[in-house]
Amino acid sequence: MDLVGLSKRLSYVLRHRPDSVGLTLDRNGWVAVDDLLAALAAHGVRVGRAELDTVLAGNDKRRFAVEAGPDGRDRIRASQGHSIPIDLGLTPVTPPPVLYHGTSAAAVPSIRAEGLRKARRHHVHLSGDLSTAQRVGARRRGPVEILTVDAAAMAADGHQFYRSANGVWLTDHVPPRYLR
Ligand code: HQG
Repeated sequence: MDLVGLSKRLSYVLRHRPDSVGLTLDRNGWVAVDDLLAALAAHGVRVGRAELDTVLAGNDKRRFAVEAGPDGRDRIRASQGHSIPIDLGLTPVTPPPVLYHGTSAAAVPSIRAEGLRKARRHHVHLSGDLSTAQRVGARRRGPVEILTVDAAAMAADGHQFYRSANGVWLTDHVPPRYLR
């Protein structure tokens, strides 16, 4: 399997559908690396630990975290982007004064009306810099628009922000009045 394909499959399994390969994640989203590789193999995806490590190291966004679990075995989880109910254990942090959200221009009228909504994910995802926002927006069809979020005003008004292990800014909802 190509490395990008494997990364996408890992995102699918670890963020959305662990059951698709017969896995259950713990309440914080972790699963033993050995169990993940065995489950993938049982579903026709033969990946060795070295290949997995290559994907993790080469991943442009460091989407996955690996660490030694309490039982001494290595465990892995996605650092953000889940649609299943796991607890990442994030603590609120003060955001920078502005954050960015890259999206398709076609979505902007609806976003201006409703604000940024998290849909099936746990949070709305925001970027700390314009180039990241541009890349996120470019995943969509058509022209990209970058919205600027007045994070300082949101924080002053009591909205909470979190930062994932791989640097993605997260919040529950961005009401339209904080968007420029
Ligand atoms: C849009 C990637 C209409 C929103 C990225 C986005 C990120 C609305 C889409 C992470 C809306 C949701 C998440 C509203 C939001 N009306 N459209 N009211 N509110 N939207 O993929 O932020 O590569 O769930 O603008 O780098 O694009 O997966 O969210 O276009 O960190 O690691 O609804 O996914 O990371 O799309 O991206 P997504 P996103 P990974």
